[in-house]
Amino acid sequence: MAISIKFLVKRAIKKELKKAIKVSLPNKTIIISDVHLVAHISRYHKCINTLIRELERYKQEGYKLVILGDFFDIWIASEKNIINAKHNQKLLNIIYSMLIVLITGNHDRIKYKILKKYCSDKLIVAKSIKCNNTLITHGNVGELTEYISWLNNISIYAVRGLSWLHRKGFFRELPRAANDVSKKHCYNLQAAQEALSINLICGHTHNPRIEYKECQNGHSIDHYYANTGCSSYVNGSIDILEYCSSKKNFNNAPCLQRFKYC
Ligand SMILES: [Mn+2]
Repeated sequence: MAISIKFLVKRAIKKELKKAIKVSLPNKTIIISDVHLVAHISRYHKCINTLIRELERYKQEGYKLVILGDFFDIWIASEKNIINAKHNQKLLNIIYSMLIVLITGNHDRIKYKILKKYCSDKLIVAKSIKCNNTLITHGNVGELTEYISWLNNISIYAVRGLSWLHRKGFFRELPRAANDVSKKHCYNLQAAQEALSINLICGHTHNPRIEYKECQNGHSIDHYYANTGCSSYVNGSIDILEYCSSKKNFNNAPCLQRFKYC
């Protein structure tokens, strides 16, 4: 469920910009989102192995990690069960050692009380952060489910039910209808950020991209929209966004690069 109305999105982004915690990210930072980690071995198991392998490599090169929401899927399992699941330990241990910012999404509206105990004291858990002119948030900002809680509850129960049926073997693949609605929300999001002239990095839609918008005179770039994509594709691949704060490209914004690993 990701229905949204243009003006609500714009209003919500404005509000988020005011509330967002100011953070200056280290020069070597990677951003991932939408791992949707659960307590049982899920259809995403293959990508978890890819994620562990790549995180280990990035860690060796001195990178820090920002998770952009929906790290846990609380719609399906509790924080305690996810943290305690044996097969999640390897991934969680590397996350604990690299994580500096944890943004909450619509599938993990929790304060990550248990996870925080294992991470650095300096870990920032927030709905949004702001670096210069860049808003970094999960991407569900301004969706109708943010305003109408019963709509959100319907989504949760629908996902829980579908996930249970899926585990019981009633169907092989979960339906992906929500993706198209997410894309529509994404257009509203981009329209809002264009009006506000800010850079925006988010996840949520599972559609990786970096789009640069030119100034009205067409001579320079005004702002960008970047989506981290997803770290839990069924085929085992993951998306990672590399963020380099020292290489400014325009509008005082950091350089971004998008990678897909299999
Ligand atoms: Mn989401």
